[in-house]
Amino acid sequence: MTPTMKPHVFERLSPEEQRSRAEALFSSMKARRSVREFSDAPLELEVVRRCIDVAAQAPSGANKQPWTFVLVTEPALKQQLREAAEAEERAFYEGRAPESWLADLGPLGTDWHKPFLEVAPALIVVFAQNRGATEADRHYYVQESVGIAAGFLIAALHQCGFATLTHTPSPMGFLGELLGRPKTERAVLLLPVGFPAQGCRVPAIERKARGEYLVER
Ligand code: IYR
Repeated sequence: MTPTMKPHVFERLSPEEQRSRAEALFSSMKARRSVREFSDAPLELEVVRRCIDVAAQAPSGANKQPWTFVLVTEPALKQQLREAAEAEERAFYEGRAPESWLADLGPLGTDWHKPFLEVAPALIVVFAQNRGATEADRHYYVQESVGIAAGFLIAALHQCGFATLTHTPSPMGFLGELLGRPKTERAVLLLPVGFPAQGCRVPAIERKARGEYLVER
């Protein structure tokens, strides 16, 4: 098939502007932290929806856009999600988790209690579509594509002034069930969205230095 092409609109920045944007983005993204103590203050839902629109602009394998975002604000549903997540997490922390894993989580101070699932005004559950609506509609690089979209989403929410947590209850099967998603989708991430509680504290952890993650050749 001959692809239909169109001119690309690209804004060329001066090197000075590039430097200044890189520095501004670095300090902004460095300041982002996963928050586990949320306030119940309401938020502007339309801004959250727009951030989800940003995520949906991510590149994806064969442009299949293999993601679904479920935005949950209904208190009764948040309560159900909290109860189901806490049941799984309790089984994890009190049994399933190997000692080495619990040791790695020590500095984060996490446990099976997940009050933020009810307190945060909004939850976004990111689903990966393993295939399209029919068996013939294949999806490609699904994990990679949805990972990229999730990155866009977290960055967009932060840039728009929201606190988020990348929560990964495990296993996540209950999310598809409670949210009525088809069997072709699997949940990959649950993001509480809102504002930090008064006096919210976060673990005193640091990011690696450039020399530990950048290789130039
Ligand atoms: N899913 C659990 C455990 C957990 C695992 C990792 I890896 C983390 O970085 C943080 C938590 C929980 O959400 O508590």
